[in-house]
Amino acid sequence: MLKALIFDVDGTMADTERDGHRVAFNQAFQAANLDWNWSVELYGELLAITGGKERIRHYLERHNPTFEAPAELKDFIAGLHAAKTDRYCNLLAEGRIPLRTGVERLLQEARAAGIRLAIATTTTLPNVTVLLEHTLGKESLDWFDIIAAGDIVPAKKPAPDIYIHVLEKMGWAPDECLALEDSENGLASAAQANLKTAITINDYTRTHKFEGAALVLDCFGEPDAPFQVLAGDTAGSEYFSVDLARSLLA
Ligand code: XBP
Ligand code: MG
Repeated sequence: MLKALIFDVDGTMADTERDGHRVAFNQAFQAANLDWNWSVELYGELLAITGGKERIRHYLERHNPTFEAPAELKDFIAGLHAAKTDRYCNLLAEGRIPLRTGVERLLQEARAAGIRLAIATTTTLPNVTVLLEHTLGKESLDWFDIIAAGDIVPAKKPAPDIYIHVLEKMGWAPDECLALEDSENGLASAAQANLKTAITINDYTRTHKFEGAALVLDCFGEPDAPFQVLAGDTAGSEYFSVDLARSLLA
């Protein structure tokens, strides 16, 4: 029995990375007088590391080892990352990042069917709330029983912590929930929490391996804009519906 849908945000609800997070990182670097610039291609590599602070640290270690980092590296990274979060929220508030095809319809359909909604994401909480406010309206925050985000758990995806946090807080069993993800790290996180997962790929994740996913699609689709099925059985469905979600748990 399907009780809840648990959404990832970045890459799943919205294509936030290339034109959102990446741009905001670069703006923050520039404002701090750093000559770092994360290209679209380099950012694709850096995405293997989830979490913005973790990503900056990894970049310094692997891609910019000659940079003379301040003694208080943790604080330096935290400061840069706070500036990045501000810039990112500004980009969202400008309406630069829409929700992906089918996301709003699926949320509405789930609400109408009494399916509970949750978010399990690596990103910082304001990034989620500002996205929701500027795409679905302020009241949409209440559609979610729980928005689990960022540093509330010690280990980010691919660790299962954030999904386990949602399940424990809500008292839901893994076999009552379906996770919706876009990446290998997201799938690994959900799978280790014993959740079945449906994937919608994007440009940064289309080459990822999604072994073990219940379904792999190019997007959730709409009644007049069908999805493409990359792996799994949709039993004739042409867009991702609550019925299809139910069939994946059966
Ligand atoms: C998303 C992320 C995030 C964002 C940046 O992963 O990796 O780190 O890129 O967010 P997922 P912050 O979709 O698997 O949750 O800079 O706020 O950390
Ligand atoms: Mg994601």
